[in-house]
Amino acid sequence: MSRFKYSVGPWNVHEGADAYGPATRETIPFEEKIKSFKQMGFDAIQFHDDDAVPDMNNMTQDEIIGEAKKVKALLDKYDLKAEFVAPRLWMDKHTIDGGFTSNSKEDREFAMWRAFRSIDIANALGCDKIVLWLAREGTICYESKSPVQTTKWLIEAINRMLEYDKKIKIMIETKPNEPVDRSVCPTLGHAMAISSATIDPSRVGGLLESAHAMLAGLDPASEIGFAMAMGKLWGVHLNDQNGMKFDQDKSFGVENLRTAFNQMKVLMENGFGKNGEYIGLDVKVMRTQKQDGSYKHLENSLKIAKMLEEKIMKFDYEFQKKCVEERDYETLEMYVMELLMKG
Ligand code: 3MF
Ligand code: MG
Repeated sequence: MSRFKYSVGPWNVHEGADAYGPATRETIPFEEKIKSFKQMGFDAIQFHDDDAVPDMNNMTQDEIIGEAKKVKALLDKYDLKAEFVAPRLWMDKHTIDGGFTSNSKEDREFAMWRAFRSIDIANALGCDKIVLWLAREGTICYESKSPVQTTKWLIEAINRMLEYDKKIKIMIETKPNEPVDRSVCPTLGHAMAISSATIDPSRVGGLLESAHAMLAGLDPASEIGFAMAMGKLWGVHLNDQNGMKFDQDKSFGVENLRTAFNQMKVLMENGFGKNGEYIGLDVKVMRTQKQDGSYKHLENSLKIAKMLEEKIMKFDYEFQKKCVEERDYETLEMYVMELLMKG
């Protein structure tokens, strides 16, 4: 029995298209996906604004809220919660040069419209968290934007969201690059600094994705620990990554098992989940997978996470203390390796 509640987004089950090739699997309807998520043991669903309300750009605020309420009824039917809503600010023609930090004022206003509607959708779905994955907030040509101005625009946009809804909480999902070359807010350290510069730091925190930390050359467990020390880690996207290349969204733990162990360990030791936080997955199944294997990466990631929970329950803190007292870290390291490798 896991001590955590787990969440997943509908985009975790996808058709297999990548930058160099088309889809390899059929689209699975939204309701079928969430039904399967429930059967697999997930407790909550992560949403993009247009996962909940497709075609929202062509709808009024009332119409958007009406559609979102239908999705809430569907969640209720399967006894699932909504964890967060994230404005998808990277697909639209208005966000070619970024959203909140676009050089175009009109496009910055479009990004705000999507952010405000995301808050409306979150309220209709009964959740109080917005995620900002700042996909195109940065540069692909360094001289095209001022790093000072873009940082200020980002803080201003967050302030406007905090003013729009006095209860909403914002989690910044940091990523150093891809699709941009250089992001405005690449690490959780940056997110914490942005938080403290807003009008209500108590409502601005972070979401750490394992692969994103690795792309920044950082250890995800340390990023998690840093934000937890600030009381501001409100979400995670656990997955894995083979080195500093494109964002792979591999199943949790399949490349870096010890790092995965330490992510779970820091979450468990510091009471993650005590305020209702979910352990989120953000994983992609391999493009080679056939239709009937569309969920295998989720099953595997959940299984690995839960197996690591069990390992951590067995972690001998007395033995660790002794090794630390004796400054015998070689023995401590070997203890961890044996713990992970023994059945
Ligand atoms: C990209 C991501 C995103 C975000 C999602 C929710 C598509 O690297 O991780 O997944 O997690 O948009 O904010
Ligand atoms: Mg993510």
